[in-house]
Amino acid sequence: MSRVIKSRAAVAFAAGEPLKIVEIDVQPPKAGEVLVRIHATGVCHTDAFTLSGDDPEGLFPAVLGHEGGGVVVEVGEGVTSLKPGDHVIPLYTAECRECKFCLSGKTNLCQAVRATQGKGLMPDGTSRFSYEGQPIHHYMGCSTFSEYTVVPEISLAVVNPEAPLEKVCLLGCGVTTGIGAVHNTAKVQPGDTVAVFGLGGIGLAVIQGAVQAKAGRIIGVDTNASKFELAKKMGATDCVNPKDSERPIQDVLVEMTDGGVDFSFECIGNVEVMRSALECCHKGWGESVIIGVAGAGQEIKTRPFQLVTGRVWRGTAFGGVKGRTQLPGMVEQAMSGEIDLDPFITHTLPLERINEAFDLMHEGKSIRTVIHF
Ligand code: NAD
Ligand code: AHE
Ligand code: ZN
Repeated sequence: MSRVIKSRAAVAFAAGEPLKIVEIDVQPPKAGEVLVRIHATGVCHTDAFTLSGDDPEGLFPAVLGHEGGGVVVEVGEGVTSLKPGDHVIPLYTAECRECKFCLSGKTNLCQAVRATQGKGLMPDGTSRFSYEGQPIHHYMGCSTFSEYTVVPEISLAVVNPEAPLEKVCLLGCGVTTGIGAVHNTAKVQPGDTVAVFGLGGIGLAVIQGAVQAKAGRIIGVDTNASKFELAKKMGATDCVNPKDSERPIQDVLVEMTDGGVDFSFECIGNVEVMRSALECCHKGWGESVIIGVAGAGQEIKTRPFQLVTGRVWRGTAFGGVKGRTQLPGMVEQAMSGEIDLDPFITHTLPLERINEAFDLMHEGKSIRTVIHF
């Protein structure tokens, strides 16, 4: 093909404004790049976070979206690991298998394209998107809110073509992040007590991972009690609303668990809650995993004594999962039922109505809205 194509896209023209559905121009893939037709995409809270203007890396105008599933249309020069027709999930955490990070065996945070990705550009420092002649930024190396997107080869996981893209797109972020945080970051063991702060897409995925890990007790915490029914259905043994007690939530949890939890997960992006999540951990060994993303200028704090006395603070991106290597297997798990994606999909909408997905999220009514093109 190798020509500029038109693509329907939801463009974030400015912070705090609804997305606009327009027809953008998409340049063909350059060397090491791939043109993908997106079939479906989830809407993650991180998209809303960036759109709000709180993201220090937020750039406008941009095509947001990072939880997609699609099919390869065309590959650029030198691309060898995939071909037109392959089913793919774009990765905001690339996997080059060559950088210091990939070779370390210690992290999934490949840095091969991270610098340009953070500037909303392809690895050669330019954009493939434009609207009325003006460049539009890429987002998290994925930009799945466009019918057609261009992604580096190392930022694509090739998955089973039998897998339903309108479901496995959720493995592009939310579900993988939560499940991966349990197994790769925390390494929850059978019988462990777990607290999950925030029962949205990420928190529910943590619950699903904790059930897989055979955690003994899984305590869900949310200020929106309407989230409790699904959380319990998915495996939460208890649900607590911090608004129901005058006491700090960490004190409530420490009392409920004979001294604190083995692992806690912050799945909100609230620095005050991050403190509670650390301080509800058991003295001597409890570990708290930060998953939520906090806005520019925000910082976490606690008394150092909390760490001196054995609690551990960790963080995780994409659940520690190496996308090209591990996502294909997670897609197989979703196909065999080992990972259940259905409970996460509370709404589906066409691209034209994508702003409703953001409204549903802000109103606390959805877990994931899947957008179809
Ligand atoms: P969501 O909006 O679906 O869920 C957030 C939940 O937190 C909601 O149920 C809400 O009611 C609850 N909540 C809000 N304030 C609360 C409070 N003070 N106490 C208790 N509960 C509270 O969001 P999501 O898509 O599940 O994402 C959650 C967070 O994870 C976001 O910050 C997102 O940016 C981040 N995230 C991080 C990664 C990563 O790799 N680290 C990946 C995906 C998402
Ligand atoms: N750009 C923000 C941070 C945003 C952030 O932390 N992103 C997570 C993924 S959230 C997915 O929904 C992440 O993977 N971070 C690691 C990375 O390399 O971006 C900021 O604070 O500048
Ligand atoms: Zn996300």
